[in-house]
Amino acid sequence: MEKWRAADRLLKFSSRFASAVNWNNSCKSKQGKYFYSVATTVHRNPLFSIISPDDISYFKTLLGERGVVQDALALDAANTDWMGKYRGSSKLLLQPKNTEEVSQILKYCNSRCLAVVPQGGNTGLVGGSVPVFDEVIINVGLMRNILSFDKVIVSGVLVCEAGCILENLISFLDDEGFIMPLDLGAKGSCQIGGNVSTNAGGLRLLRYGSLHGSVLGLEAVLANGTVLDMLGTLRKDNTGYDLKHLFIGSEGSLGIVTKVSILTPPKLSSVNIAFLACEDYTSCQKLLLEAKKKLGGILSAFEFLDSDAMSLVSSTTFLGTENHGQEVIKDKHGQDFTSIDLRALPLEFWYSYASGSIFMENLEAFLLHSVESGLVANGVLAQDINQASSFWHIREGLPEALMKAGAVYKYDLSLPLEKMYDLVEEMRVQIGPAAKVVAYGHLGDGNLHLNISAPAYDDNILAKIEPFVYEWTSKNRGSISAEHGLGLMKAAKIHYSKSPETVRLMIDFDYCVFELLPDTSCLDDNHSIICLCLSA
Ligand code: 2HG
Ligand code: ZN
Repeated sequence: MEKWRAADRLLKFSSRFASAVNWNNSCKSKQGKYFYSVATTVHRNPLFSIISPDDISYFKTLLGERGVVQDALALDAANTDWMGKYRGSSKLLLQPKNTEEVSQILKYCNSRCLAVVPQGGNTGLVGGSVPVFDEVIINVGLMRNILSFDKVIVSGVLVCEAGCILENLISFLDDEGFIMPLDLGAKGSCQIGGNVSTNAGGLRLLRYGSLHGSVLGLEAVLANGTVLDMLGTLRKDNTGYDLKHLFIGSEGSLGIVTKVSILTPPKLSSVNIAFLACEDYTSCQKLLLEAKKKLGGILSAFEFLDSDAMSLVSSTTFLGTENHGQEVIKDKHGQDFTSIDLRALPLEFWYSYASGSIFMENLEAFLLHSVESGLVANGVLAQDINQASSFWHIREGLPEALMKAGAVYKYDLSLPLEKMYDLVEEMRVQIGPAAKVVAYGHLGDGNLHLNISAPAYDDNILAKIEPFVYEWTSKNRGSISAEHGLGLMKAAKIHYSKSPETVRLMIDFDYCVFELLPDTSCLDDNHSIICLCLSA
């Protein structure tokens, strides 16, 4: 996971915004919207300008030398996503220090028809955080001030700039006796502005809900430089449309989030975590329902990984050599988890995590009941914070383990729980021995991370996965993007999860409210909808 944290620097927004910035005002007459159809390759729209020496001089006057990055190494890193799968060719990275500078940059780029891409931690997994072509990269990583924290009047309202790294906010709140309602494996690099712009989900959504619930306010800058102050800190405010919600999860396509106000819950007095082995997926699923029934609202996370995920993570991740938990119940084979290190965990099981401010006795009682009823084959309870983090290390180590294993095709799906694992099994049949299908995810949220791991990227493998995976998801009324967003990867696939009328409204809405031009000549023939735009 370290690499994930260390390699990433900037905010996570979609490159779709690159077009959006240039669709308004002065650019209107010159160009229409560029849409990426399922059947076509993305081409750079020649109507976008190329950066000139005058542009560079303007930015240097505005931001100073430090704020204008043209160094090849820095640009290479900012052009490449965390997986090394998406690569742009931007020649310019800008680092504004405040909202006013963001506004000036956008105003200027808009007047010059320069495409831009906002970027943060660059931890995105769908190619939404890097340029597609030569867009100007706008990095708000220098905007990392915590502006206020109110723990007295309205308990737990944090106001901060978009470039604050999630882990830093978590530590700040910890000292104040509060927690972030959001926690992700990428917390060491991802930034709150990017989290909000992508409506990141993560490990605590089960308990604290999505960012649509906890974000109280936002400041955002539109393509033409207009600053929208929606930075309220009120729990209740029914004055007209609640526009901040449009920016949460719109992946930067409507504007750049520059400040966030977020409601943070008090720190839990105790957190306990159980790491449980089940004999199959059905047992994991039933266990979740039992956990919800028996542990209710005190459950903050319920994750799962299948046996292929477990064997992958054990073969590629250092899991330690010491005992990591206390045995609660011996399994029916007499296996005792406390007498072995995590590397020796049986690989044929499906594993679940249940975590929350659950009293140890309640958790033990729950486990005992689950073993007696045959849902759980064995279980370990973490005895302290170190043991808990070594359990999480397994789950959070999965994206990195997949990267080490070679090429990876990632799908982030919302599916009905009872159908979720059918897709995994059908995918295994569909692909055969050419690749390994690895499944894990936020079971408590109905969110499957379906990963297909192969020695190298191969069009034949891809043809077996797509459109099968999207059609399957659509048929079962799931979502093709549960929490990672659409990005470059899935912009053209939105129709699998949204009706033509809905997508049409999104386009019309862009046009009416944000002055972004629709282009009906770009309707996708097969689906009669406009696919979301990419930078052109
Ligand atoms: C997680 O839950 C992230 O670990 C990444 O959302 C998911 O690797 C993935 O597919
Ligand atoms: Zn996830």
